[in-house]
Amino acid sequence: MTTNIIDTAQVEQHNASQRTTLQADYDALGGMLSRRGVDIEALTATAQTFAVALPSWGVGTGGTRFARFPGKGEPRDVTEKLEDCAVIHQLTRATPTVSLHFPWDRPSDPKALRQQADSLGLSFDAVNSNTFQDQPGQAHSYKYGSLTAQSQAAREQAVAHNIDCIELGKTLGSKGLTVWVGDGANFPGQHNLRGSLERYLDSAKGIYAALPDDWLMYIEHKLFEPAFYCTVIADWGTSFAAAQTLGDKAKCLVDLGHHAPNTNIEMIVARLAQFGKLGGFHFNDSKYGDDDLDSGSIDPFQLFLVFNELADATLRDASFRPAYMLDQSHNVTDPIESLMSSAVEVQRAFVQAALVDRKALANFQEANDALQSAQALKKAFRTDVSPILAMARLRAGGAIDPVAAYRASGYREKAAVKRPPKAGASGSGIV
Ligand code: PSV
Ligand code: MN
Repeated sequence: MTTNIIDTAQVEQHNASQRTTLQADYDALGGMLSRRGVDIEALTATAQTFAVALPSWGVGTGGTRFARFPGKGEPRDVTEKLEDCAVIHQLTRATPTVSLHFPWDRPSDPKALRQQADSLGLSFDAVNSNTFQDQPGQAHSYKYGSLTAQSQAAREQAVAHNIDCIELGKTLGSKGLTVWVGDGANFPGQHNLRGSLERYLDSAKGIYAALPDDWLMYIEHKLFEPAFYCTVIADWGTSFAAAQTLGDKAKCLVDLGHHAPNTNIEMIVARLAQFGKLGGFHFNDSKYGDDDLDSGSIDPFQLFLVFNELADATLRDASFRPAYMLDQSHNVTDPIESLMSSAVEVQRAFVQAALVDRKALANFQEANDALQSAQALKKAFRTDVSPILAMARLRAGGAIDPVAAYRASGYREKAAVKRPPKAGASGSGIV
Protein backbone atom coordinates (compact mmCIF):
# COMPACT_ATOMS: atom_id res chain seq x y z
CA MET A 1 0.00 0.00 0.00
CA THR A 2 1.48 3.31 -1.08
CA THR A 3 1.19 6.18 1.36
CA ASN A 4 0.15 9.32 -0.47
CA ILE A 5 1.64 12.44 1.06
CA ILE A 6 -0.83 14.84 -0.51
CA ASP A 7 -4.40 14.04 0.50
CA THR A 8 -5.88 12.15 -2.47
CA ALA A 9 -9.23 13.89 -1.94
CA GLN A 10 -7.48 17.20 -2.62
CA VAL A 11 -5.97 15.85 -5.84
CA GLU A 12 -9.37 14.53 -6.91
CA GLN A 13 -10.96 17.89 -6.19
CA HIS A 14 -8.33 19.60 -8.32
CA ASN A 15 -8.84 17.11 -11.14
CA ALA A 16 -12.60 17.50 -10.98
CA SER A 17 -12.23 21.24 -11.50
CA GLN A 18 -10.15 20.74 -14.67
CA ARG A 19 -11.51 17.52 -16.14
CA THR A 20 -14.09 19.01 -18.54
CA THR A 21 -11.63 21.44 -20.08
CA LEU A 22 -9.02 18.72 -20.41
CA GLN A 23 -11.46 16.37 -22.12
CA ALA A 24 -12.40 19.06 -24.63
CA ASP A 25 -8.73 19.82 -25.40
CA TYR A 26 -7.93 16.11 -25.60
CA ASP A 27 -10.79 15.47 -28.02
CA ALA A 28 -9.77 18.40 -30.21
CA LEU A 29 -6.16 17.20 -30.32
CA GLY A 30 -7.34 13.63 -30.96
CA GLY A 31 -9.33 14.84 -33.99
CA MET A 32 -6.37 16.78 -35.35
CA LEU A 33 -3.99 13.84 -34.87
CA SER A 34 -6.37 11.34 -36.43
CA ARG A 35 -6.40 13.47 -39.60
CA ARG A 36 -2.61 12.90 -39.58
CA GLY A 37 -3.15 9.17 -39.13
CA VAL A 38 -2.07 9.21 -35.50
CA ASP A 39 -4.04 7.50 -32.73
CA ILE A 40 -4.08 9.72 -29.65
CA GLU A 41 -4.79 6.76 -27.38
CA ALA A 42 -1.58 5.04 -28.51
CA LEU A 43 0.37 8.23 -27.77
CA THR A 44 -1.19 8.54 -24.32
CA ALA A 45 -0.23 4.94 -23.60
CA THR A 46 3.33 5.80 -24.75
CA ALA A 47 3.37 8.83 -22.45
CA GLN A 48 2.43 6.56 -19.55
CA THR A 49 5.54 4.42 -20.10
CA PHE A 50 7.82 7.40 -19.45
CA ALA A 51 9.82 7.67 -16.24
CA VAL A 52 12.68 9.90 -15.15
CA ALA A 53 14.64 9.63 -11.89
CA LEU A 54 14.81 12.49 -9.39
CA PRO A 55 18.11 13.71 -7.97
CA SER A 56 17.88 13.66 -4.18
CA TRP A 57 19.98 16.84 -4.15
CA GLY A 58 17.49 18.63 -6.39
CA VAL A 59 14.73 18.92 -3.79
CA GLY A 60 16.70 21.45 -1.76
CA THR A 61 17.45 24.95 -2.98
CA GLY A 62 20.68 25.07 -4.92
CA GLY A 63 23.00 27.97 -5.33
CA THR A 64 26.10 29.26 -6.96
CA ARG A 65 29.56 29.63 -5.52
CA PHE A 66 28.53 33.15 -4.51
CA ALA A 67 25.51 32.35 -2.38
CA ARG A 68 22.60 30.12 -1.63
CA PHE A 69 19.21 31.50 -0.66
CA PRO A 70 17.41 28.63 1.08
CA GLY A 71 13.65 28.33 0.81
CA LYS A 72 11.18 27.46 3.52
CA GLY A 73 10.59 23.90 4.64
CA GLU A 74 13.56 22.44 2.83
CA PRO A 75 14.30 18.78 3.49
CA ARG A 76 16.96 18.39 6.16
CA ASP A 77 17.89 14.78 5.66
CA VAL A 78 17.44 11.95 3.23
CA THR A 79 14.09 10.81 4.65
CA GLU A 80 12.63 14.29 4.13
CA LYS A 81 14.11 14.37 0.63
CA LEU A 82 12.23 11.14 -0.11
CA GLU A 83 8.99 12.71 1.12
CA ASP A 84 9.41 15.58 -1.35
CA CYS A 85 10.26 13.13 -4.14
CA ALA A 86 7.09 11.20 -3.31
CA VAL A 87 5.03 14.38 -3.72
CA ILE A 88 6.56 14.95 -7.15
CA HIS A 89 5.77 11.39 -8.21
CA GLN A 90 2.29 11.44 -6.72
CA LEU A 91 1.33 14.46 -8.81
CA THR A 92 3.27 13.77 -12.04
CA ARG A 93 3.30 9.95 -12.09
CA ALA A 94 6.53 10.26 -14.05
CA THR A 95 9.22 10.07 -11.37
CA PRO A 96 9.07 6.69 -9.58
CA THR A 97 12.80 6.52 -8.76
CA VAL A 98 15.31 8.57 -6.79
CA SER A 99 19.03 8.86 -7.37
CA LEU A 100 20.99 9.20 -4.13
CA HIS A 101 24.34 10.91 -3.68
CA PHE A 102 26.83 9.62 -1.10
CA PRO A 103 27.94 10.67 1.41
CA TRP A 104 25.31 13.48 1.31
CA ASP A 105 22.51 10.91 1.61
CA ARG A 106 24.26 8.20 3.60
CA PRO A 107 21.44 6.55 5.60
CA SER A 108 22.04 5.41 9.15
CA ASP A 109 19.81 2.42 8.39
CA PRO A 110 19.77 1.56 4.65
CA LYS A 111 17.12 -1.13 5.08
CA ALA A 112 14.79 1.31 6.83
CA LEU A 113 15.36 3.84 4.03
CA ARG A 114 14.45 1.22 1.46
CA GLN A 115 11.28 0.46 3.39
CA GLN A 116 10.40 4.14 3.56
CA ALA A 117 10.88 4.45 -0.21
CA ASP A 118 8.77 1.37 -0.75
CA SER A 119 5.94 2.69 1.39
CA LEU A 120 6.01 5.93 -0.64
CA GLY A 121 5.86 4.02 -3.94
CA LEU A 122 9.46 4.90 -4.80
CA SER A 123 12.59 2.92 -5.55
CA PHE A 124 16.22 3.81 -6.11
CA ASP A 125 17.91 4.56 -9.39
CA ALA A 126 21.70 4.75 -9.83
CA VAL A 127 23.68 5.88 -6.80
CA ASN A 128 26.26 8.67 -7.22
CA SER A 129 29.67 8.80 -5.62
CA ASN A 130 31.24 12.04 -4.46
CA THR A 131 34.99 12.44 -4.63
CA PHE A 132 34.79 16.10 -5.63
CA GLN A 133 34.64 17.33 -2.02
CA ASP A 134 36.53 16.46 1.11
CA GLN A 135 34.41 15.02 3.89
CA PRO A 136 34.99 15.66 7.59
CA GLY A 137 37.62 13.33 9.00
CA GLN A 138 38.75 12.11 5.59
CA ALA A 139 42.38 10.93 5.63
CA HIS A 140 43.47 12.19 2.20
CA SER A 141 42.37 15.37 0.44
CA TYR A 142 40.94 15.52 -3.07
CA LYS A 143 42.30 19.01 -3.62
CA TYR A 144 44.58 17.69 -6.37
CA GLY A 145 42.28 15.00 -7.67
CA SER A 146 40.61 11.78 -6.62
CA LEU A 147 40.59 8.82 -9.04
CA THR A 148 43.39 10.53 -10.96
CA ALA A 149 45.35 12.01 -8.05
CA GLN A 150 49.13 11.81 -8.00
CA SER A 151 48.80 10.47 -4.47
CA GLN A 152 48.21 6.74 -4.51
CA ALA A 153 46.60 6.95 -1.07
CA ALA A 154 44.04 9.51 -2.32
CA ARG A 155 43.30 7.33 -5.34
CA GLU A 156 42.80 4.25 -3.19
CA GLN A 157 40.52 6.20 -0.86
CA ALA A 158 38.43 7.36 -3.84
CA VAL A 159 38.16 3.81 -5.20
CA ALA A 160 37.16 2.53 -1.76
CA HIS A 161 34.44 5.21 -1.52
CA ASN A 162 32.98 4.12 -4.87
CA ILE A 163 32.99 0.49 -3.75
CA ASP A 164 31.25 1.55 -0.56
CA CYS A 165 28.59 3.29 -2.69
CA ILE A 166 28.05 0.03 -4.59
CA GLU A 167 27.61 -1.85 -1.31
CA LEU A 168 25.09 0.69 -0.03
CA GLY A 169 23.32 0.69 -3.37
CA LYS A 170 22.96 -3.10 -3.24
CA THR A 171 21.08 -2.84 0.04
CA LEU A 172 18.86 -0.14 -1.42
CA GLY A 173 18.05 -2.05 -4.61
CA SER A 174 19.98 0.20 -7.00
CA LYS A 175 21.43 -1.26 -10.17
CA GLY A 176 23.95 1.37 -11.15
CA LEU A 177 26.77 3.63 -10.03
CA THR A 178 27.30 7.04 -11.61
CA VAL A 179 30.85 8.29 -11.40
CA TRP A 180 31.63 11.92 -12.04
CA VAL A 181 34.99 13.28 -10.98
CA GLY A 182 35.91 16.94 -10.96
CA ASP A 183 39.55 15.98 -11.45
CA GLY A 184 41.51 18.18 -13.82
CA ALA A 185 44.01 21.01 -13.98
CA ASN A 186 43.86 24.78 -13.79
CA PHE A 187 47.16 25.43 -15.52
CA PRO A 188 48.82 24.13 -18.67
CA GLY A 189 51.60 21.86 -17.53
CA GLN A 190 49.95 21.14 -14.16
CA HIS A 191 49.06 17.64 -15.36
CA ASN A 192 50.70 15.17 -17.59
CA LEU A 193 47.57 14.86 -19.74
CA ARG A 194 48.14 11.25 -20.66
CA GLY A 195 49.33 10.26 -17.19
CA SER A 196 46.19 11.54 -15.46
CA LEU A 197 43.94 9.50 -17.75
CA GLU A 198 46.11 6.44 -17.18
CA ARG A 199 45.62 6.85 -13.44
CA TYR A 200 41.86 7.31 -13.98
CA LEU A 201 41.61 4.07 -15.94
CA ASP A 202 43.62 2.21 -13.35
CA SER A 203 41.35 3.45 -10.52
CA ALA A 204 38.18 2.90 -12.55
CA LYS A 205 39.20 -0.72 -13.13
CA GLY A 206 39.24 -1.19 -9.36
CA ILE A 207 35.66 0.11 -9.13
CA TYR A 208 34.49 -1.87 -12.14
CA ALA A 209 35.81 -5.08 -10.60
CA ALA A 210 33.44 -4.58 -7.64
CA LEU A 211 30.31 -4.11 -9.81
CA PRO A 212 27.71 -6.87 -9.48
CA ASP A 213 26.88 -8.63 -12.76
CA ASP A 214 23.51 -6.90 -13.12
CA TRP A 215 24.86 -3.39 -12.47
CA LEU A 216 26.08 -0.68 -14.82
CA MET A 217 28.76 1.89 -14.20
CA TYR A 218 27.86 5.23 -15.76
CA ILE A 219 30.80 7.44 -16.68
CA GLU A 220 29.77 11.10 -16.70
CA HIS A 221 31.91 13.53 -18.67
CA LYS A 222 32.09 17.27 -18.13
CA LEU A 223 33.91 19.89 -20.16
CA PHE A 224 35.03 22.14 -17.32
CA GLU A 225 34.45 23.15 -13.72
CA PRO A 226 35.87 22.94 -11.15
CA ALA A 227 39.00 22.41 -13.27
CA PHE A 228 39.16 25.33 -15.68
CA TYR A 229 42.09 24.42 -17.94
CA CYS A 230 41.34 20.76 -18.55
CA THR A 231 39.16 18.07 -17.09
CA VAL A 232 40.30 14.44 -17.17
CA ILE A 233 36.97 13.06 -18.45
CA ALA A 234 36.08 16.14 -20.48
CA ASP A 235 34.11 14.80 -23.41
CA TRP A 236 32.19 11.91 -24.85
CA GLY A 237 35.24 10.64 -26.70
CA THR A 238 37.21 10.17 -23.50
CA SER A 239 34.15 8.77 -21.76
CA PHE A 240 33.66 6.33 -24.64
CA ALA A 241 37.31 5.24 -24.57
CA ALA A 242 37.07 4.68 -20.81
CA ALA A 243 33.84 2.69 -21.14
CA GLN A 244 35.37 0.57 -23.92
CA THR A 245 38.47 -0.06 -21.86
CA LEU A 246 36.49 -1.10 -18.78
CA GLY A 247 34.01 -3.51 -20.37
CA ASP A 248 30.35 -4.15 -21.16
CA LYS A 249 29.02 -2.96 -17.82
CA ALA A 250 30.57 0.50 -18.31
CA LYS A 251 28.49 3.03 -20.23
CA CYS A 252 28.60 6.75 -20.94
CA LEU A 253 26.28 9.21 -19.23
CA VAL A 254 25.39 12.45 -20.99
CA ASP A 255 24.63 15.41 -18.74
CA LEU A 256 23.16 17.98 -21.10
CA GLY A 257 24.93 20.86 -19.35
CA HIS A 258 28.42 19.41 -19.62
CA HIS A 259 29.27 20.60 -23.12
CA ALA A 260 30.49 23.76 -24.78
CA PRO A 261 27.65 26.05 -25.90
CA ASN A 262 26.37 25.08 -29.36
CA THR A 263 27.70 21.52 -29.14
CA ASN A 264 25.52 19.18 -31.18
CA ILE A 265 24.44 16.99 -28.27
CA GLU A 266 21.94 14.96 -30.29
CA MET A 267 24.82 13.82 -32.49
CA ILE A 268 26.75 12.65 -29.43
CA VAL A 269 23.63 10.73 -28.45
CA ALA A 270 23.44 9.12 -31.89
CA ARG A 271 27.11 8.14 -31.83
CA LEU A 272 27.04 6.63 -28.36
CA ALA A 273 23.83 4.74 -29.11
CA GLN A 274 25.27 3.39 -32.39
CA PHE A 275 28.21 1.86 -30.57
CA GLY A 276 26.21 0.49 -27.64
CA LYS A 277 27.68 2.81 -25.04
CA LEU A 278 24.86 5.25 -24.28
CA GLY A 279 23.99 4.48 -20.67
CA GLY A 280 21.90 7.41 -19.57
CA PHE A 281 21.27 11.10 -19.09
CA HIS A 282 21.27 13.89 -16.61
CA PHE A 283 18.69 16.31 -17.97
CA ASN A 284 18.87 20.05 -17.41
CA ASP A 285 19.23 23.14 -19.57
CA SER A 286 21.79 25.87 -19.93
CA LYS A 287 22.49 29.16 -21.65
CA TYR A 288 26.18 29.73 -20.98
CA GLY A 289 27.79 26.72 -19.36
CA ASP A 290 26.83 24.11 -16.81
CA ASP A 291 24.00 26.31 -15.59
CA ASP A 292 21.84 23.44 -14.29
CA LEU A 293 18.67 25.29 -15.33
CA ASP A 294 15.29 23.56 -15.54
CA SER A 295 14.99 21.02 -18.36
CA GLY A 296 13.46 22.52 -21.46
CA SER A 297 13.49 26.06 -20.06
CA ILE A 298 16.03 27.46 -22.54
CA ASP A 299 16.19 25.16 -25.56
CA PRO A 300 13.27 22.74 -25.72
CA PHE A 301 14.07 22.04 -29.38
CA GLN A 302 17.43 20.57 -28.39
CA LEU A 303 15.68 18.33 -25.88
CA PHE A 304 13.30 17.21 -28.60
CA LEU A 305 16.20 16.47 -30.97
CA VAL A 306 17.85 14.34 -28.28
CA PHE A 307 14.63 12.35 -27.92
CA ASN A 308 14.34 12.13 -31.67
CA GLU A 309 17.66 10.25 -31.69
CA LEU A 310 16.50 8.09 -28.79
CA ALA A 311 13.30 7.20 -30.65
CA ASP A 312 15.41 6.22 -33.67
CA ALA A 313 17.71 4.10 -31.49
CA THR A 314 14.71 2.37 -29.89
CA LEU A 315 13.29 1.49 -33.30
CA ARG A 316 16.58 -0.18 -34.16
CA ASP A 317 16.81 -2.03 -30.85
CA ALA A 318 13.67 -2.39 -28.74
CA SER A 319 15.73 -3.42 -25.70
CA PHE A 320 17.57 -0.06 -25.67
CA ARG A 321 16.72 1.59 -22.34
CA PRO A 322 19.03 4.38 -21.23
CA ALA A 323 18.60 5.67 -17.69
CA TYR A 324 16.87 9.06 -17.49
CA MET A 325 17.55 11.40 -14.60
CA LEU A 326 17.14 15.09 -13.86
CA ASP A 327 20.18 16.95 -12.56
CA GLN A 328 19.33 20.56 -11.91
CA SER A 329 19.93 23.32 -9.41
CA HIS A 330 16.91 25.33 -8.35
CA ASN A 331 18.01 28.69 -7.08
CA VAL A 332 14.94 30.91 -7.42
CA THR A 333 11.99 28.50 -7.56
CA ASP A 334 10.39 25.99 -5.25
CA PRO A 335 12.45 22.87 -6.11
CA ILE A 336 9.36 20.64 -6.06
CA GLU A 337 7.67 22.84 -8.65
CA SER A 338 10.78 22.95 -10.82
CA LEU A 339 11.24 19.19 -10.70
CA MET A 340 7.58 18.53 -11.52
CA SER A 341 7.67 20.95 -14.46
CA SER A 342 10.97 19.55 -15.67
CA ALA A 343 9.80 15.94 -15.54
CA VAL A 344 6.82 17.02 -17.66
CA GLU A 345 9.08 18.87 -20.12
CA VAL A 346 11.26 15.79 -20.62
CA GLN A 347 8.14 13.64 -21.00
CA ARG A 348 6.85 16.17 -23.56
CA ALA A 349 9.99 15.77 -25.67
CA PHE A 350 9.63 11.99 -25.41
CA VAL A 351 6.04 12.12 -26.69
CA GLN A 352 6.80 14.68 -29.40
CA ALA A 353 9.61 12.43 -30.67
CA ALA A 354 7.11 9.56 -30.85
CA LEU A 355 4.99 11.79 -33.10
CA VAL A 356 7.63 12.13 -35.82
CA ASP A 357 6.44 10.56 -39.05
CA ARG A 358 9.55 8.40 -39.54
CA LYS A 359 8.50 6.96 -42.86
CA ALA A 360 7.96 10.41 -44.34
CA LEU A 361 11.24 11.60 -42.81
CA ALA A 362 13.15 8.67 -44.33
CA ASN A 363 11.62 9.42 -47.73
CA PHE A 364 12.56 13.10 -47.52
CA GLN A 365 16.08 12.14 -46.51
CA GLU A 366 16.35 9.69 -49.37
CA ALA A 367 15.22 12.37 -51.80
CA ASN A 368 17.74 14.85 -50.36
CA ASP A 369 14.83 17.13 -49.50
CA ALA A 370 16.47 19.05 -46.71
CA LEU A 371 13.60 21.48 -46.22
CA GLN A 372 10.89 18.87 -45.86
CA SER A 373 13.13 16.70 -43.65
CA ALA A 374 13.47 19.61 -41.25
CA GLN A 375 9.73 20.33 -41.50
CA ALA A 376 8.93 16.71 -40.60
CA LEU A 377 10.72 17.23 -37.31
CA LYS A 378 9.26 20.69 -36.75
CA LYS A 379 5.75 19.36 -37.33
CA ALA A 380 6.13 16.98 -34.40
CA PHE A 381 7.91 19.55 -32.24
CA ARG A 382 5.25 22.20 -32.86
CA THR A 383 2.40 19.91 -31.83
CA ASP A 384 1.18 20.85 -28.37
CA VAL A 385 0.90 17.47 -26.67
CA SER A 386 -0.03 18.97 -23.26
CA PRO A 387 -3.50 17.33 -23.23
CA ILE A 388 -1.86 13.93 -23.78
CA LEU A 389 0.51 14.47 -20.87
CA ALA A 390 -2.29 15.67 -18.61
CA MET A 391 -4.51 12.73 -19.58
CA ALA A 392 -1.66 10.29 -18.95
CA ARG A 393 -1.25 11.75 -15.46
CA LEU A 394 -4.96 11.74 -14.74
CA ARG A 395 -5.35 8.11 -15.78
CA ALA A 396 -2.38 7.13 -13.64
CA GLY A 397 -3.83 8.85 -10.57
CA GLY A 398 -1.77 12.05 -10.80
CA ALA A 399 -2.81 15.67 -11.15
CA ILE A 400 -3.99 17.34 -14.35
CA ASP A 401 -1.92 20.42 -13.43
CA PRO A 402 0.74 19.28 -10.93
CA VAL A 403 1.91 22.77 -9.93
CA ALA A 404 -1.63 24.04 -9.34
CA ALA A 405 -2.53 20.94 -7.31
CA TYR A 406 0.68 21.27 -5.30
CA ARG A 407 0.07 24.93 -4.50
CA ALA A 408 -3.53 24.20 -3.52
CA SER A 409 -2.36 21.45 -1.16
CA GLY A 410 -0.34 23.87 1.00
CA TYR A 411 2.46 21.28 1.24
CA ARG A 412 5.28 23.82 1.36
CA GLU A 413 3.64 25.89 4.11
CA LYS A 414 3.10 22.75 6.19
CA ALA A 415 6.70 21.64 5.56
CA ALA A 416 7.94 25.05 6.73
CA VAL A 417 6.27 24.44 10.09
CA LYS A 418 7.36 20.79 10.34
CA ARG A 419 10.93 21.43 9.23
CA PRO A 420 12.52 24.39 10.98
CA PRO A 421 16.11 24.95 9.81
CA LYS A 422 18.55 22.58 11.50
CA ALA A 423 22.26 23.32 11.88
CA GLY A 424 24.45 20.95 9.85
CA ALA A 425 21.49 19.49 7.96
CA SER A 426 22.35 17.74 4.73
CA GLY A 427 21.44 20.34 2.17
CA SER A 428 21.70 20.04 -1.52
CA GLY A 429 22.94 21.76 -4.61
CA ILE A 430 26.54 22.72 -4.83
CA VAL A 431 27.35 26.14 -3.48
C1 PSV B 1 28.54 17.62 -11.81
O1 PSV B 1 28.37 18.93 -12.28
C2 PSV B 1 27.21 16.89 -11.74
O2 PSV B 1 26.53 17.02 -12.96
C3 PSV B 1 27.39 15.44 -11.38
O3 PSV B 1 26.35 14.65 -11.89
C4 PSV B 1 27.29 15.49 -9.89
O4 PSV B 1 27.03 14.26 -9.28
C5 PSV B 1 26.17 16.48 -9.70
O5 PSV B 1 26.40 17.44 -10.74
C6 PSV B 1 26.20 17.10 -8.36
O6 PSV B 1 25.31 18.19 -8.26
MN1 MN C 1 25.21 15.45 -13.70
